[in-house]
Amino acid sequence: MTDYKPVPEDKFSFGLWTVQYPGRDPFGEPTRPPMDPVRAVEKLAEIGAYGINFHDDDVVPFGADDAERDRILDGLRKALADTGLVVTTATTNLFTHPVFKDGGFTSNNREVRRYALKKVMRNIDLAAELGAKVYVAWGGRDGQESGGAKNVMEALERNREAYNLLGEFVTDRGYDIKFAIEPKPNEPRGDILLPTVGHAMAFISTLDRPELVGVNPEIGHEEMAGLNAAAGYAQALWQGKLFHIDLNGQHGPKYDQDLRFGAGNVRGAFWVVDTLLAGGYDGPVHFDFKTPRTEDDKGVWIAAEACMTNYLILREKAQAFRADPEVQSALADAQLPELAKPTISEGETWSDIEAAEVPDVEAIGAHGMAFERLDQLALEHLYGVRS
Ligand SMILES: [Mn+2]
Repeated sequence: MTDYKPVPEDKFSFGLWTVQYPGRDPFGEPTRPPMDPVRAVEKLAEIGAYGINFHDDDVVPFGADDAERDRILDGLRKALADTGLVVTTATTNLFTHPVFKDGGFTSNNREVRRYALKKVMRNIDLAAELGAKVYVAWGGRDGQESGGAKNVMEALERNREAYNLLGEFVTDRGYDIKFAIEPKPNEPRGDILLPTVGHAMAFISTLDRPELVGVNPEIGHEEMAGLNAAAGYAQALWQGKLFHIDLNGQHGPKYDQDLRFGAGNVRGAFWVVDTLLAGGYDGPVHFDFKTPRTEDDKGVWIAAEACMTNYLILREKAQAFRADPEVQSALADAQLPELAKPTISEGETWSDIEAAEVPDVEAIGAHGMAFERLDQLALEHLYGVRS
């Protein structure tokens, strides 16, 4: 299709559920048949993926007995060995079964909370065995539809208890695994706990082992909250908390569209890639999308491959943008190098600022910031008329 062929160094990874998604939505039955995880692994390898991520239930159906579980996992191990795909990440499904209707770690029902932890710990054992370094935690049903239904402060306390316990678990077992909390503002709950990157990072600072927990921002989730996804990734990078990423596409603040990466807000996607490159993110480049239910199996693989193609295109464009001499002069005109200088000089204190001369505020106020030229250059790179 194009010259943009993925290589292992790109570290492209996919959730098994992305290609397995059969097209069920709140208004309609599945339009595609179930996909065996072994076929998902084989096809992902064929299109050039490097790694996979999975929920426990994507591989072993909920409620399967131990013999069935062992049989299925042997098949997965063989498929991984045959294809060379690595397990970069794993996660737990705490949202599909009715037992989790009020969430996992923060369900009002204590037995559910204890069962949720047990389910997570069991899958962390598997994740460690398969070599995953990141454990994503999306508390999709940890939330509420109405104010009285959830004591949010108590729920946060229960959530803290859960992450503290899991931190102790991986430490005691000696696993080289870190957690990445995935924020989302709403859907499937009316409102979800830890709705944005900022909420999640503030929560993490309250944990016993904050160094074990970071975030997994998803472009669509941030945009559903009306936020600038690239800015969220940037803050997570700045705080050393970008442990994982979920790339996909979204058209503005509406239902969770999970479009293939590069579809939806294209300009936003460009700045996300630029931010990841600038911040030196070196973890798996992970896609969390759902192929629309209008498509058949062929469409699923076109969409999956397109996620990688679009990342490679945007990476090339972001690199060309940064290397363009005209862009560098526009960045200087826009005073970006000045932003990189500390506001307070070495050895200065507040008294130096207090004593500093007031600058020529009228002259500075009259001087334009030159951001429009800079942004037009970015758009011209994105539109493909500069290279
Ligand atoms: Mn999503």
